[in-house]
Amino acid sequence: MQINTLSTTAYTDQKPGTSGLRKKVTVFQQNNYLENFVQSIFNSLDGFQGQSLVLGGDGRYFNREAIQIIIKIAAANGFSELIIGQGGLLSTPAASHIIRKYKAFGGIILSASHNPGGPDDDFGIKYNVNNGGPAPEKFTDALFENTNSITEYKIAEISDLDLDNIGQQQIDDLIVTIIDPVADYAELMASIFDFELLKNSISAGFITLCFDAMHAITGPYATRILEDILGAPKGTVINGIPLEDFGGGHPDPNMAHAKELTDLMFAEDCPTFGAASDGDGDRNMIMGANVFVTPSDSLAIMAANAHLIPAYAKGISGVARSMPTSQAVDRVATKMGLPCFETPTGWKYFGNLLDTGEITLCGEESFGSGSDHVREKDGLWAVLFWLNLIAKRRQPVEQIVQEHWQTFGRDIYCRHDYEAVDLEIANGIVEHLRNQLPGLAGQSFGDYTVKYADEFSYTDPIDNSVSNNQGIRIGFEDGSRIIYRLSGTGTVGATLRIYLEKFEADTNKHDQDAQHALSFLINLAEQFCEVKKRTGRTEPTVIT
Ligand code: G16
Repeated sequence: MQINTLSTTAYTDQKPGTSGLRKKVTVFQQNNYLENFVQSIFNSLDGFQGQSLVLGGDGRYFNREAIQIIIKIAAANGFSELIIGQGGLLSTPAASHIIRKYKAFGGIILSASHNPGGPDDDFGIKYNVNNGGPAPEKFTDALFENTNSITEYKIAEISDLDLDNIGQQQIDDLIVTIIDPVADYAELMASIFDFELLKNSISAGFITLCFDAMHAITGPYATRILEDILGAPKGTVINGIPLEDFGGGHPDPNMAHAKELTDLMFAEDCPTFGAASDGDGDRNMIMGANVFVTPSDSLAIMAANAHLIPAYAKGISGVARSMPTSQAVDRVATKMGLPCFETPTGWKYFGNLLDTGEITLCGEESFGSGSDHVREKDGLWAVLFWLNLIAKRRQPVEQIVQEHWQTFGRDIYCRHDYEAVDLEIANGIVEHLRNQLPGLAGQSFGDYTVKYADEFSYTDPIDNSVSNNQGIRIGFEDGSRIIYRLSGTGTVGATLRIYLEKFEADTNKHDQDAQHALSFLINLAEQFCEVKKRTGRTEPTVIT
């Protein structure tokens, strides 16, 4: 195999965000932009020569071209095997599983997750380590340094590979294995959940369902598992064909973007269960007939009911949530005597806790939940968890949620996003908030007295690494919180996220609309951060 070493010029904007590098496709199409980043990944790793690398993506625009380039660079750098999903497709949780199952050295996942795709939209790339999880911050920091100093990259002179036929191809010393992207993952799901019970519940009509794949990666996974294996009627999976531009939609599973599903679930004669997943299959939205389950509640309900699922029947070791996620799961942990960890936003922070068995379940307000079965959040896993729960408890979603609130109280929760805010204005808002923090504790606003006001720092309990500046927190005496963060996944300007939560113990007040119940805190949040005043906007871009 002829290997060429080509000179290149560093780009200075290749800093990975919350989950890898996400940029416009046009940025990735710049001369050597992708090549530099991929070579920098390999320059940040040791000991991979002769090992295998998993490769796949969510099928968005530029996926195929990128895979061909990565194959050539990986071959030139000395990997001996590349395991690639057919058509260049792998959902993020499936990629995580395949890295673990085949004991690969690591994996490269091509995705910009829930961001839109197409020639003028977003692309992304991230590296996952051998536990199947996103590379830790120490690695992404080293990677960023390497992107700033790169001067050359290695590339093999081979022709483009056939990605569409399952099987092995040998190119000199390199083996390229094209695998069915769904098979291993479907097998894993069957080992976790009670598929017989699900089949029976579906065929008996006790569960009727609709799954919105949003023209993204979970189409083939959901069709195989829900329709082919579990016997749900054809058409249960809507928008099931992955498209390079997601059909022009925004593959973000929330009520704003999964509108077709939302309209269906709030219509008369709706199915008993509805769900959606995102671009790369790691997020989930759970709905019942006329009801939406917040991701924070979903995590708490999963923790409280895990013993009903075969894989977790023996009990769970502990739980974790990202800092802005509501404290609903904390209440479950307290009652069940389980350890509960609060981590920064980003799935990578759960990795050590999962690896050491400190936790079994974890989740985030950003429509992500998962367990120790892989090291990524997992959209379809969450859907199957809920289906198994409904089948086992023989109750509809709404009743499961209501009963949970009756037992634990309700953490009323919402998030307001202001997207594409001018960077300077966003930084000004953060600075303005920071300046207020020292004087806030002890001050009262209406019925709310500030207990603490700070910036969240996290010390990983396993490797003691410290992550600072992980969001601004204003906590009140009654447990309510207002949290501010700048997103690490956007590609245009800055996205300010405001997270609001309030605990309600009184069962007579559980049926309130969240925006209404949180209106005082919403106004207070504006008083502190002035996002409307400073941007001239009148409302958030998205409310979830
Ligand atoms: C990624 C991370 C998640 C994080 C989310 C939102 O998800 O994996 O851990 O919660 O981004 O991050 P931010 O608030 O910084 O935008 P995904 O689904 O985009 O890969």
